[in-house]
Amino acid sequence: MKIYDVEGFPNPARVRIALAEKGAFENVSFIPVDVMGGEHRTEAFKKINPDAAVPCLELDDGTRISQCNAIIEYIDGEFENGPSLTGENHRERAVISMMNIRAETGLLNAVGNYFHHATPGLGPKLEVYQKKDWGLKQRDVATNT
Ligand SMILES: N[C@@H](CCC(=O)N[C@@H](CS)C(=O)NCC(=O)O)C(=O)O
Repeated sequence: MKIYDVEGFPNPARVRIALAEKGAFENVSFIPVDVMGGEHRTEAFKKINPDAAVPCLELDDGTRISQCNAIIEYIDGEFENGPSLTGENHRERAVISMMNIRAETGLLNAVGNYFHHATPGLGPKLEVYQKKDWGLKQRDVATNT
């Protein structure tokens, strides 16, 4: 299987951590995507992942799975070693699902939106629709103020 990603970016890191937990790093080849250069927005890449984002998992049968939670669910089911990442029963799965959404909306996406919208670091080259007020509000969400 292949993973289209960028080493060091936060969402790809979530999948790399999952692979490490399952001891499955060697089972995957990584295809680097030039996100800072806009490769993820090309028509060629959008045929791979219509979300125009990384990471994206591609299985040997051609199935493509984007969105970290979905990719990690696949990895968890595919590799038996290591801890369960998605829960052993419906109670654990429900708690993990809730915590994933909390971590995404309240932290990861909020921090990302702050940097994308309210700083020159990632925008305006990467974030082509910068909204500074929105970015500052997202900083408040992340810092819980
Ligand atoms: N919800 C997606 C988020 C993916 C995402 O936003 N990835 C970032 C890299 S960390 C990206 O590709 N950004 C492209 C952009 O901002 O245009 C997931 O869980 O995979």
